[in-house]
Amino acid sequence: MLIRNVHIENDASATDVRIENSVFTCIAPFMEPHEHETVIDGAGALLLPPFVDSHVHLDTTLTAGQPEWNETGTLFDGIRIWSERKQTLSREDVLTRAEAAITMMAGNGIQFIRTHVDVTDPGLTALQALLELKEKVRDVADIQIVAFPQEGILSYPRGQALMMEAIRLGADAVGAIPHFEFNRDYGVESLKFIMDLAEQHGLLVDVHCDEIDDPSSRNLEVLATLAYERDMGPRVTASHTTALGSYNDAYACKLFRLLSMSGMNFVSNPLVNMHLGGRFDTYPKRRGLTRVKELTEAGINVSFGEDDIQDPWSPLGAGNMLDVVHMGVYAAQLMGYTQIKESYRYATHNGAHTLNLGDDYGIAVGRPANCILLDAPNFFDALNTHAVVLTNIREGRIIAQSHSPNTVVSCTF
Ligand code: 17E
Ligand code: FE2
Repeated sequence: MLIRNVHIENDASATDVRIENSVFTCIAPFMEPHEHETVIDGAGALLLPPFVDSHVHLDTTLTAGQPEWNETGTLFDGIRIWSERKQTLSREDVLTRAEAAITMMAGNGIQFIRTHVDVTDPGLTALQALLELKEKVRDVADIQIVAFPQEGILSYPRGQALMMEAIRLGADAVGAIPHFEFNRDYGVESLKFIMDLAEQHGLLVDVHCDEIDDPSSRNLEVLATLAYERDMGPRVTASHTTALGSYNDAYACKLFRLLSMSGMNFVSNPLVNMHLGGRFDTYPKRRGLTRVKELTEAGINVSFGEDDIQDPWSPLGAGNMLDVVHMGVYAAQLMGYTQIKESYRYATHNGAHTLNLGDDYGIAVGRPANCILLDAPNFFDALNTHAVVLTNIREGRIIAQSHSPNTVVSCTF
């Protein structure tokens, strides 16, 4: 396959890209097609590595309104409503909804997904269904599964045993929710428990960490200390960390030293954090986001996730990382021209780093031929026009295509 006339990652000059045997084999301008070679005319559009959604819940997706709508918009009502919906889960129910979500995501150029799956369920129904789905959708997306204890590890009956069973069944990563445990000690203990598990089993770690507007929620320093002392930082992710947006600056300054030393990754979920955050404030009302800009400026890896696609936590969600990045640049005040143009990194390279994808990711000769063609010459324009993904290519195969909307305005002035 030959993709002609594309701008790779905002590069001002256009080039061609050749794919053979599922890998990129040549990147150079003005290549001539081989006989019988498939040719895609890029027409000066933007070629990016595929989008990475580094934080989403595929088990809860497309359940909004079941059994009730979350009218308060708090995290806690989301947990309560999901806890009821969870009682009715079946394998078919989870598979149908998660497949629909992955189909939406494929249409929007997402090929790498880290999903959290609630394991505070004695039957582990959702986990088993998603482990099955992970294999089924391999040709469309890579899925990493985090064993996520939504109702706590020490605060939920047999929470520790369920985490261990989830690992035995094949989870890729272990999660925790220290700010939701009954008390601070349980929070700390839960983090030690999962870091031990991850170390013993060679697993990744991704913690829902301090997702609360409470400046005294300080589990992040515990997780960072464990990651640093065990030399596990690059394999560990702190998701949400919205309390960091409420810490005082003196404490945050001291904490940033440790965060840098730890080498940990951060995930922010701008759509959902803006929606769930600040719910107990009247005015002034907090934005509910972690310190995305400051973490980035400190050289710490931050990636973005959609978190929810129409579920008890968020009624909206279309499986589109452009929505996430759009909200992210506004909410984190990353609105300088270069910041906007480079913001695709939060949903591409930074996500790949969080997921530990290594050399399997990126548009370079010798790497798997995964890429997406966006209907815009650069990412600044792509974000402004909400550009469609014209072609989604995975291992050299076209897996989704869209047409440019080409709206014609017929009124005259
Ligand atoms: N569960 C949780 O604890 N936090 C969230 N943001 C979601 C689920 C979506
Ligand atoms: Fe989440």
